[in-house]
Amino acid sequence: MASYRVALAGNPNTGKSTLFNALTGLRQHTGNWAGKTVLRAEGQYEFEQQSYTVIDLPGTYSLFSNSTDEEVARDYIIFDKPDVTLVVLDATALERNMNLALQVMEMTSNVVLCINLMDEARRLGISIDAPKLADKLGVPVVKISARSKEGIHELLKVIHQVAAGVLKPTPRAITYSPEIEQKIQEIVPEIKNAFGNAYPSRWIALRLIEGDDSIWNALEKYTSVEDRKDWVLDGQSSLHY
Ligand SMILES: Nc1nc2c(ncn2[C@@H]2O[C@H](COP(=O)(O)OP(=O)(O)O)[C@@H](O)[C@H]2O)c(=O)[nH]1
Ligand SMILES: [Mg+2]
Repeated sequence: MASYRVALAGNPNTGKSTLFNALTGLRQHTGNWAGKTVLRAEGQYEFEQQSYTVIDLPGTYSLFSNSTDEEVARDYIIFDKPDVTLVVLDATALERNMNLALQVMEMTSNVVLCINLMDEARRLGISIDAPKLADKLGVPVVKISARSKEGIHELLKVIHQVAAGVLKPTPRAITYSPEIEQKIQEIVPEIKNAFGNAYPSRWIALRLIEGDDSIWNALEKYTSVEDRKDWVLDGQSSLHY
């Protein structure tokens, strides 16, 4: 059976590498992302007779295209479509970390939130109600301490359930101002027309509204000419807001 792919996303210093090592041990190799000087670490593990490939995405504070790191992480989530995107959050700075989590939740439904550094949080007297958070956000939330491997088994179980489609997260969409929501409603059908459901149309609509032109380059790079037929026939300008 093919390996499921799990992408690790998170702010810098949230313990992504520590978790990556805890999951994959010595079964890892590093290289560069195609055409970039950004380090790419990939590793393997097995759970319930199923093989998993873990991809450690560059640590970033957001997933727009302000830097090569952000672009690499963004493109992997949107175009390579991992089976699970695992967002690693720092339990002691949850509010700041939530920004990235919410962005990932706009990009894909296959999300698991992993709140790391729980040992540190406990030491600081911070308690986190994971079930309540999961309920509010519509995605699974698992608390861990990557360094001591606390909570890893539970995390592997949840990843397994999401990858196998047994557990289907339903990320709660952020509602923007009526003006923006109106624009989204206008643009989304056109995106669906051009790409079907291949990419997260609401997320693409938001990028176009923002005037993020880099998304065009990315779509051009990752879609086949065949995919782009309708888009090209319709004229790119009709999708330019
Ligand atoms: N107390 C504690 N420290 C951790 C834990 N996980 C990672 N760290 C530490 O946090 C720092 C950043 O970890 P690292 O894995 O490099 O983070 P990355 O930048 O997200 O890859 C390191 O000093 C780790 O030892 C944890 O569960 N508990
Ligand atoms: Mg790291």
